[in-house]
Amino acid sequence: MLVYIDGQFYDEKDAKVSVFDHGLLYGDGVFEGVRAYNGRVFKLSEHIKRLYDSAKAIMLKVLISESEMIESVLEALRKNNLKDGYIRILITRGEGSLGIDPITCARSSVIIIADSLNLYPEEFYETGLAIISASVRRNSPDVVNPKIKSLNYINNIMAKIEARQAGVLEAIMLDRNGYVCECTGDNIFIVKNGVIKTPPVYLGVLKGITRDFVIEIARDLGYIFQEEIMTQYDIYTADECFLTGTAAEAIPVVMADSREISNGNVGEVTKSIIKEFRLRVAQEGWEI
Ligand code: PXG
Repeated sequence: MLVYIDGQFYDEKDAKVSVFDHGLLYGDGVFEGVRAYNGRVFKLSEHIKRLYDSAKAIMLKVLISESEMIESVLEALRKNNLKDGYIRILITRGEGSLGIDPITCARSSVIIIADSLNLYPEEFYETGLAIISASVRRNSPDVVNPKIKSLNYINNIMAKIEARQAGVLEAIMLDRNGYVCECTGDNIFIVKNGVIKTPPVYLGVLKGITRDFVIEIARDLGYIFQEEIMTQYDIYTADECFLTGTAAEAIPVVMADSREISNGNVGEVTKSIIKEFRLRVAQEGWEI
């Protein structure tokens, strides 16, 4: 596998960063995860826009333009002969001295890793996931705004550990008032009385590109959609539940905190969204 670092491609064993990179020392940087399906990169410009917005929010100057970034992502896929895959883009503050102050970091770094992806096992797309709610809360928008895809995912990682300890693969993260935000790497949706709902972004949720895409699909399929504040009660008593993310795509949830959602089977609305999702991702996107 060849990895892009600051304009050059390196064999994966030689693709290394300095131990003085503030991305490593402080989680000082931002990232994106992007997917390629069937020789096309899905929603590439949306991901790049969000990446540069994340960088702007933390005052991180990216040394290449958005169009150079797009071309480098496509090049990384070509160099690795990938038609389907997952692309991780990182921008780190770069090498500096020990000490928080980013002024010591002369140049930010761009890293692009194009690889294949371990999805959730395929069976869960058929039978649905069980999830728990984590005790660790999602970052508040007045602290590290979840809209920023920062390299610091400690809260989410701790929530993931709780999920693993409970024997499941994902965890719901609540905000500081106990409202449902999202999962550790996915947005959450419910279906109740025919209406598709997801928590509003202002609560402190990543504005997922898959979330936006699923909202578009839901409307095109004629469903009523609304953003709505929700609690664990609303998840437990929902008719259906599913998660969305670049890595997860759209995946059903059938159990939350040991309560079966509805009768514990994957719902019809969820099935229709997943079906349409798969149809569309294979057709649209930037050609590699
Ligand atoms: N919420 C959070 C907190 C995320 O990190 C999503 C929602 C979904 O957003 P998109 O734009 O992808 O629809 C994400 C992104 C992983 C992994 O290993 C997942 C993400 C990021 C990094 C790693 O599962 N998901």
